[in-house]
Amino acid sequence: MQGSIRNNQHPLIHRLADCIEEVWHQYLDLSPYVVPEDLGYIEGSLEGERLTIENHCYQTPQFRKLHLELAQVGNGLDILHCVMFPKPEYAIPIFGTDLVGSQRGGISAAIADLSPISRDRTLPHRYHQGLSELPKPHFSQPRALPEWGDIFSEFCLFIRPMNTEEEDQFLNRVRQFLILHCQIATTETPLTAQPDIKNVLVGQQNYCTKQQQNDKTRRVLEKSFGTEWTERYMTTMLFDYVTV
Ligand code: BLA
Repeated sequence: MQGSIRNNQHPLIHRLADCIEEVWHQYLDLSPYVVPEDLGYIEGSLEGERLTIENHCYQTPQFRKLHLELAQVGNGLDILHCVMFPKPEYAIPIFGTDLVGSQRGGISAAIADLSPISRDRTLPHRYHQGLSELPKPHFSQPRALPEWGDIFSEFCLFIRPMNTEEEDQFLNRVRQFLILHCQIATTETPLTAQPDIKNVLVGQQNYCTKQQQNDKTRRVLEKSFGTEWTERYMTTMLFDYVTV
């Protein structure tokens, strides 16, 4: 089953999934992350909507969990979800990306960010510098963030790509985010002071509780798996956090 959903998904989702794994393998020291047994490959259908989910997870010396999820609803909706959760000793942002769309209608939402976790909501200097130096892409259809989206940085990309050129631009920019992130993370000195580590956990917890408020994600999952399962999945698999 490994890697099978993407072959049947929108080409941008397939390409981004390959890109994420390629950068992870090239820049990080990956080891397996054990996914709860019933959550690796999941199929559900309540209201006749068949939802298939495939999870790929790793950990590294700097990251508690790298999570790449591919999902397909019926034959209509394709989803890529990816979050890199740093270990609490690393005061670095959370990388996240979400692609939602269909083969026929195209990608309606393409989101990527390196989200700050500090109390003042600013990125560490090296990130700010590196991101500022990247070429600025132009997209014809920017989208507005929802209310809970105050977790995202000034560099957050949220667009509807209108053609293959914009899809390529999105993919390239996410690749640049990922490479920059891996390069900085692997040369970062871990924190040792408990109050500093606690602050990281508070920031990560805020990120996760905000993401859990995404009703659009919740609704898709609830249709196929029900409210209870969805609550468990969103809090233990998609946006779990280590409590302070
Ligand atoms: C939007 N997420 C969406 C949408 C759907 C999903 C259907 C609406 C698409 C649109 O408006 O065009 C669904 N996303 C899912 C599902 C999963 C998923 C079912 O990941 C998992 C199985 N979401 C994330 C991450 C980010 C994120 C990591 O998982 C950002 C880093 C953001 N998704 C995000 C945002 C929206 C969205 C900001 C728009 C929400 C809105 O407009 O209200």
